[in-house]
Amino acid sequence: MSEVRLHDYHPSSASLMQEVLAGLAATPKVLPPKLFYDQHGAQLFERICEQSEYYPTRTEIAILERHAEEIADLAGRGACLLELGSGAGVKVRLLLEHLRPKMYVPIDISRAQLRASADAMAQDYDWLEVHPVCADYCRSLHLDFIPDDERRLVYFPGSTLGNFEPGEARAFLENLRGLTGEEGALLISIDLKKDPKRIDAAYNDKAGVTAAFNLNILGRLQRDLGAEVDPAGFRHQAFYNSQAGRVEMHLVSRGLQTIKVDGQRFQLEEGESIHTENSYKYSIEEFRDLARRAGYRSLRVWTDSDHLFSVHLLQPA
Ligand code: AVI
Repeated sequence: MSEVRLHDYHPSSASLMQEVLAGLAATPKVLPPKLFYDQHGAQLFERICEQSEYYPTRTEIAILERHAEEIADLAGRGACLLELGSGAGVKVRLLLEHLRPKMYVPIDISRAQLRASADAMAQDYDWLEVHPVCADYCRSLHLDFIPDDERRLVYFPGSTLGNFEPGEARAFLENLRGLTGEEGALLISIDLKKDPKRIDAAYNDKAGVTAAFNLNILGRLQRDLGAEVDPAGFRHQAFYNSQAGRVEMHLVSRGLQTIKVDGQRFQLEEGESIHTENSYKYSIEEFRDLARRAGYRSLRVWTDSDHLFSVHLLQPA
């Protein structure tokens, strides 16, 4: 087993603080979804993925299980595999034996989970070199340990691109071409547009796990940024906005209250919300068009028989 060393570029609490202060000062109030993923939030997200209403994870897994060999045929074996938002690393395990990458670089903002999953990966695949990078992958990444002549396959699972605004998504995909290089490829998963009732249910699971995940962002403000805020003073709200083609998650204030952070006070009226996340859904054609405008050609798309979810293999054009 090769030794696993963490490359640690976790954003400082000073930069998180700045984003929080700017978000709470905005109208309407917003908080960045990356705040969801501290250790507790990452665990809650894994539990969301197990809820019967949350179809994306099991559908993506089924697509990968069914098509892993063909994905490897088209994406190419023996590349350096980078995974953005690697989480517990459940999905990538379905690809590893097929892709047989030279090196695996999981990139995630949740340090504890990244460390644990990278260690487990190195133990379970003794032929694999694992280089975990703890970072916000929206910022520039320091990956100078990857030899320049190594071909790269970037895997962006979970439909996380849907958490970006469409303009940001395009800019992000454009930037990723710098990571794949001209010879590399991008394997990216995207949740599809469908019956809004099914989407609403996925973000309002009966067990209340998504609600706990959403409210954890306030716990995070308390724990990591010393904020004075009462999570019980808020309720979870999530709904599909058909016009915008996205799920919106909010924390709605149950009454008049004040959040205090870093010596600043932010007042909320009863019913006022903090917008915590958007999750855009695309049709296959909409996503292909976005990818084309970001400078990629589509090599192949895989989907399930109910057309709930899609996995795209793209190559810089
Ligand atoms: C990580 N991301 C793709 C998830 C989503 O579905 O947008 C995050 C999530 N939020 C609520 N449930 C899951």
